[in-house]
Amino acid sequence: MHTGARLSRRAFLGAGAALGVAAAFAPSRVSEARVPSVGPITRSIALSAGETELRLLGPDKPPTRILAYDGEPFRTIRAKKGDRLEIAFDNRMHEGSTVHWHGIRLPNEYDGVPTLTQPLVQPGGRFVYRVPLDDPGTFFFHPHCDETGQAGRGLAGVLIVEDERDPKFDAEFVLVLKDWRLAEDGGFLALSEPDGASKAGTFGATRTVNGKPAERLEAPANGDVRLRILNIDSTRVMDIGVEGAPAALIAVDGHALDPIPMDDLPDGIWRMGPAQRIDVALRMPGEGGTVRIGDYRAAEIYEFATITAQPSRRAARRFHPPGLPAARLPRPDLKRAEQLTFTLQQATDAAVKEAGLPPDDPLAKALIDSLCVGATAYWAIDQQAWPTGAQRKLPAPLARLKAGASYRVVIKNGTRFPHPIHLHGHAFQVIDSSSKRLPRHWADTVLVQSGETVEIAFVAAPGDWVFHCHILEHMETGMMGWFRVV
Ligand SMILES: [Cu+2]
Repeated sequence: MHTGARLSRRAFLGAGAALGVAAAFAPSRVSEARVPSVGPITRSIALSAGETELRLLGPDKPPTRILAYDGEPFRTIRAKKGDRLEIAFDNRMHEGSTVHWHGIRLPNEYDGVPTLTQPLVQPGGRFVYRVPLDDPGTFFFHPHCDETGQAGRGLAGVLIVEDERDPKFDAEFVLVLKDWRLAEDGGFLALSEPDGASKAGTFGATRTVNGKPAERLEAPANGDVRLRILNIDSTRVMDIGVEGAPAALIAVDGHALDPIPMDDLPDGIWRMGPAQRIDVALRMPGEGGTVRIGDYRAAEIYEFATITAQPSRRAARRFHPPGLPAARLPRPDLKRAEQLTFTLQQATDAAVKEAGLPPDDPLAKALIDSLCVGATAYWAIDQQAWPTGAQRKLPAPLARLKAGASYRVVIKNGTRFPHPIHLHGHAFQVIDSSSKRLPRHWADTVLVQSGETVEIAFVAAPGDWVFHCHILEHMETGMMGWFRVV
């Protein structure tokens, strides 16, 4: 039944839509400040990382010792646009860690990349982050050391930045998608295997939303619902679709875009790689009706949430998806922007032997001191692999950029696998894709499919920012580099 539903749905939507011309850019003005300043702190938060138990295999099966912030799976911080958070992070795990504020534009020193922006926070150690929240939207945070191990065991949190200009919804649901690699006794299987790391990644078989097999939700009949959907899996690319209600994509990676009806997207889905988020607005059906939200990518549809319409006084009416308020982002000057091209590829010996910074460079020294390197190099960007194994010199930056200048970065995927590419500390515009699959939109992570070329543009913010694949095993086996912006 599921397969039939999928086929008919795809056939029905088969023409898809060429989105190259859709959606004007939402943000309107250039912000004078290239990096939001921290300024006076509005809120202090204590955040600790440690173990907790979660019954992932089912109520009658043994629990799993997962990692979580504050003992709460996918701890959610809700803040207001304009907030300045001071977050005291305590590492109560048995291994070093840091916190990366994914998609947040902030001063480089709080970006959470060990060796490049801060020392590794050792077990029992503390680091205080100061995080300005100028952009509304759906974000998340996670460690940036041994991510395959730490995020693979659950360590991630949700950061929601509310804007007083946000439209009102009758209900809002946060849906955090993550798979787990579990043995029957509730323990973890190897989180990375060479065959996965060198190919599409090592997949988890236990699929969850908010740490459960599925969410059964309720909302008022004929009411408006906002979904915040986060793919925080280490590996899996998902095709998110909605059935049983008119729905529209209203934000990508937290950033507003002119609403696009889901049915106008190619195949009626939004393809989302690890670390990507979307916001979806939908209109509930009449009383008793059900809305289904699923991942249609695999042969077996993973229907991770249903929303059932509850009695309400709202009358049926036409659905006009509400647009979200736009962030004030620095807009790149596309005409004057310098263009750089990077090719995602498999690592060669040359990539692994690439000479890095001299060993007496403080960054190289810090890198050698930390343990945030993988065992083997399978991947590279432009013949340069992030250090792995015995190769522990920090590589030279992929590029040196000028703060405040505009850049167009062309990303070519020369591999047989998709790669969700993330640039720290910036919101970038996705301005073109060779497949014409992507509308113009703002994002912090973009999925580049096998053989595809995607072009992004941004105004460079000062700092040392990593640029990497967010399939965590790819990142930790070489597919990471950095830009130095001065
Ligand atoms: Cu990748």
